[in-house]
Amino acid sequence: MLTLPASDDVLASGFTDDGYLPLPGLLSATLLARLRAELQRLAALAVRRDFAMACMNNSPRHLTVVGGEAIAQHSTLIPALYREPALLAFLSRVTGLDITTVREPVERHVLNVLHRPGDTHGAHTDDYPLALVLFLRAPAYHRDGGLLEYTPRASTLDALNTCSARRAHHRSGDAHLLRSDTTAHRVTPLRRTGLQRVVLNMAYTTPGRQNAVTDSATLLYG
Ligand SMILES: O=C(O)CCC(=O)C(=O)O
Ligand SMILES: [Fe+2]
Repeated sequence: MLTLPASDDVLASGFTDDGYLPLPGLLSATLLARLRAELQRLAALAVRRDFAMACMNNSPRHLTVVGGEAIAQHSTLIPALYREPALLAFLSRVTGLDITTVREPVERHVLNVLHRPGDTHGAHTDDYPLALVLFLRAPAYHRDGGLLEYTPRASTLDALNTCSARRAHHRSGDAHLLRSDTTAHRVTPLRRTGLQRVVLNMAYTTPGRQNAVTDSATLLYG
């Protein structure tokens, strides 16, 4: 279901320096279709969020979400994918860390849906060290927004407003891996009507780090 790249390619990719690894075409057509069907089913549980995240420099949240607890209760596909042994082994190889699943359910696996003009997931870092972000839908063109903007090893979120920030465009079926606790990141606003950017974000951690460090996930997904 997942087209995991060969270890050698990945180790040469510089993930530990860049904090970002593009994984184009990670999802097979079959898995993409199954995840989209799951999204349709879970849509009834989605909630709209429009607020400024106080603990993240008041950065904006304008998106619709399905939180981890709802997914754990109503999906078997996503929790099974999240725990896939080959995926965990791959993540450990890429990062050189002993990667394990996140115990608390709220931000373990979440769906983020940007679907209105101006929708954005503003600047933040995540509580856990690793985010694997799978694209169920994405704007086809760079100019339509929904880009991942990120700055590796940022000491503040303001680093995103400097020339050190990088931008990445992804397509449906792609994924990216982010060192999400130390990489400041955000998703740029959708630029027009009729666009959708839908991701499944799966968070991973190391055995000694099982506690969320901020209340940001509870505010967004709780
Ligand atoms: O949508 C993305 O590319 C990043 C998602 C993200 O940062 C998050 O869910 O915490
Ligand atoms: Fe994030």
